[in-house]
Amino acid sequence: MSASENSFMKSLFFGQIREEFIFPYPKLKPELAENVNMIVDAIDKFGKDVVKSAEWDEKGAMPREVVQAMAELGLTGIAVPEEMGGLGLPQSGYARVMQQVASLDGSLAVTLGAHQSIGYKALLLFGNDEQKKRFLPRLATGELIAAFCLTEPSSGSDAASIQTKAELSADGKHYILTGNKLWITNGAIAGFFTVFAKTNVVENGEKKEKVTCFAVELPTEGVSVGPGEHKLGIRASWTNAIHFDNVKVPVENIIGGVGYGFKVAMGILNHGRLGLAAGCVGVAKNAIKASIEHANERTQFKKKIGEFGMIKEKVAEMIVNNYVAESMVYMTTNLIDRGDMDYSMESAAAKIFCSEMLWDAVDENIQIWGGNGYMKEYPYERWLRDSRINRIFEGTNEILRCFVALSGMQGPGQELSGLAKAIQHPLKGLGVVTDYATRKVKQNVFGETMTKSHPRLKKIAGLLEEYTVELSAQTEVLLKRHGKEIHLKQFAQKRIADVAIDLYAMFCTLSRVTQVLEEKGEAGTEMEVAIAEAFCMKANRRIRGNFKAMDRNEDEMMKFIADKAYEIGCYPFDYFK
Ligand code: MYA
Repeated sequence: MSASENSFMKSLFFGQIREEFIFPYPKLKPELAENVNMIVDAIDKFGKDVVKSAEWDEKGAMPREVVQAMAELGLTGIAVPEEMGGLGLPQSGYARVMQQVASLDGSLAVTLGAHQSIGYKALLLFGNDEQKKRFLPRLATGELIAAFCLTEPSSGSDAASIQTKAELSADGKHYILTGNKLWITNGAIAGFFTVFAKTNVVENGEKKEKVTCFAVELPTEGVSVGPGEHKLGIRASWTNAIHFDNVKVPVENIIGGVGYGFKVAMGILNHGRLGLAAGCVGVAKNAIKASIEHANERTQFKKKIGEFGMIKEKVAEMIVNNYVAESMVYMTTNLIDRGDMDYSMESAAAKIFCSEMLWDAVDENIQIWGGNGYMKEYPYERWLRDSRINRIFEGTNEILRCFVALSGMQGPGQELSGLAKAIQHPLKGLGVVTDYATRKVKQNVFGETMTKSHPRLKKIAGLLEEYTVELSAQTEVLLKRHGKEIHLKQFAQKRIADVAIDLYAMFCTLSRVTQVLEEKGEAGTEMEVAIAEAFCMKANRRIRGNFKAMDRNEDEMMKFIADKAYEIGCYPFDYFK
């Protein structure tokens, strides 16, 4: 069971609740909180003095000096160690800063996030000492701005299919890099690119092409930057194509080793997705504030509109979902900060949940503001446009749902195939079979028992105990039904991913509210208890629906309709014909 050993979410797919990973809810060290709060105040002041979102959005550009001004606040080196000129914040502090920057302006957040959530993250996670010393101090001060070059015209979600090539020079000192990268955030202002390219490697005597990660510093001959892209939202951020034409990159600039680039890219994105999730929490807080303001001010039918049930429902829903989102973000940053955890599924789950939470929040805020919400004189339509990209970049929510489902099922799948082999060799496999059978009997007869949640929340704990065992059982059913074909079964993947994301969201919330209750008691914590209960009741209905639909669903009809439509090429009906 090695895959799940230090992953909370992977363990759920085995029917196990590893409470020790998520209880108690992470508590900030007072010095860190103080430090981060000072930075947050400075960001707010910077927002008032410098940020001109409406103007930048209209022009589709912000002044380059704004990035320098952020650098002067230390914001370009948030996670760089202090001895290299950065702020040296852990991931939790980093996320809180991203949350605040995103609350000022989407384009600013994307510029800063592309620089350090992903742009120079390879150095921090996989760089050697020499590389760190060579680049990080200048990246921390903003002298160099970074960009992450993975996506290509023919390679988006399928990151392993990149065409950019890097060939070793005859003298073995350089790689020659050729290819085109697309939609590169910060492309026009970056002096440092993290570039992914295919290289030839020999593995077990066999020649193969594998991805390698390179640091490319400008100016370098052969690198050219395309014109700025015109976009729906985050219009003031820089987005460009980057062309590499026989660019010489010294071998010393390989990050993480030849052939390890895919792992490097995924490792970076596991961090980036969480920075994005934190940003979504910051923007959603703005939407909530704006909605409350209008609910309290606007009068219709001689009543404040906030008195009507449908408006209350919208505001409450935004608050519940943002609380849950925030709980997921800071639980997951803590998993990273611990240093011993696999957090790949948790960060994907947080990215999916938070980007969809934000989309709903900015949409419902416009609904509450009605006609005014649709008008350019208010920022709300821009918030909506700016937020749309979060469901697309850093892994579309569709591909991340596949990732969550398949990553979760991988461990049980391996166990089941090991079991099948063990049954064929009863003597060799006796131990494997007994371990498996013992765990299953324990889960089926006794269930999983939680011991660390607050008694006030025992109903939620009960649901989680039941559904964790059910997730494992349903995983087994799917694996037995589809075998390796499960990779092709996206309807099933989506359902199992949605259950897993809801469960993680519930666990994070349960842990946070347990801590609040333990610290403060029940008086004064009613709102947080209500948030946990309301979210879990809704999630309960979704989870039940998803489990039910595993067996009884409309999947075949939906596939038939889509296939027919692809054949015809359009919507084929007209009431008048
Ligand atoms: S940058 C571009 C973002 N692009 C993507 O995210 C690409 C999405 N695609 C993928 O992630 C992969 O291709 C998938 C795998 C997941 C589809 N951690 O056989 P495989 C391992 C650790 O499944 P594939 C951008 O948009 C896996 O276990 N390991 O591979 C920025 C396996 O290992 P092993 C992982 O089918 C824009 C191996 O890899 C992970 O090819 C600017 C192969 O896996 C993982 N996650 O596809 C953003 N995934 O072999 C700025 C896979 O050992 C934003 N593996 O079993 C700033 C924020 C702004 C905030 C604003 C707020 C408002």
